[in-house]
Amino acid sequence: MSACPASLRGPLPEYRDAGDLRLEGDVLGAVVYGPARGADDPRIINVNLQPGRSSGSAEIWRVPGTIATGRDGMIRFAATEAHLFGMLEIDEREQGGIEAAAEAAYRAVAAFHRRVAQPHLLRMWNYLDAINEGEGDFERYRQFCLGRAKGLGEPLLGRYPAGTAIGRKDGVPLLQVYWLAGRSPGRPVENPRQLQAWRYPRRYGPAPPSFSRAMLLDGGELMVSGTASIVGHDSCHADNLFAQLDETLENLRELFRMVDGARRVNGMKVYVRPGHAAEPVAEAIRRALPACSEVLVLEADICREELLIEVECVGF
Ligand code: 3EB
Repeated sequence: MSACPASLRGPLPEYRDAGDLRLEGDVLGAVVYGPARGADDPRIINVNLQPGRSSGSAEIWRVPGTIATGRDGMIRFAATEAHLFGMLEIDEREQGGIEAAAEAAYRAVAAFHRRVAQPHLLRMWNYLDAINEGEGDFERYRQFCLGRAKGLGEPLLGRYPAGTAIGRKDGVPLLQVYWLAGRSPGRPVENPRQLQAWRYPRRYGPAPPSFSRAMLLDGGELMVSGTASIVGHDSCHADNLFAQLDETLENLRELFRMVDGARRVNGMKVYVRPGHAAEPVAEAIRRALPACSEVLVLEADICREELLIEVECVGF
């Protein structure tokens, strides 16, 4: 961190108990995981995924600079000159389904960022209910991918932000999207062990997923996308959680090698399918990455039926 001037420093996540959350002036955005609680700060978004601990957990994004908050149509945002944190929640029923909702959401995001001082999408998160419901091309995740691709259009091809797309199980037909954007573009980083997601073959759905494996920011932060047990484009170790975790961590190491290897992570967010205990997973991650002080395990569905675990982090 020391070599990096404050003006370049990008957002890093911090984890806190969501118990009584008071946000400092330099917080760009906060994601509170767990059942909805009345949030009175416009920088908070609530994502209903159960954390491995009972009290609820918050992920906090802070950056140097003066923060202004605002609204633009369905988008809420907080921004400094250099960074913007945006949030959008869209009701699938009002759009006629998950594909149309994703298209509308991404069309709005793309249009918004053509107008603001932070035009470059760096990192995006997507949460939707019942992500694996539906057969073949009609699986909701695949329909989401189709809508996202239509909404984003061609201009980003191969320069997508880092991404996450995860399933809630709360029966609420709400697509939730939040993201980080910047005044300067990040550098997309791909993983040689994995095919670029936007080049996945047709059998994974009518449109490939629009994300890069990671995004390297000016300040040296590596925003790592949701990473799972996929090699090439194949899922590996179907139905074996810990074998999937090992493969996933190997993918992570390979990504870090692509940027110089010397990356540390301060925290890790882990999505694990319901029915698997959180603590042994957290334990295994702490053993593999001793510098990783915070492991937040969330009970969630992964976008391919056979995948049981997915992780994400920021290397710096
Ligand atoms: C994968 O590697 C696993 O659709 O935005 C990871 C990260 C995954 C982001 C997305 C999907 C997304 O294909 C799934």
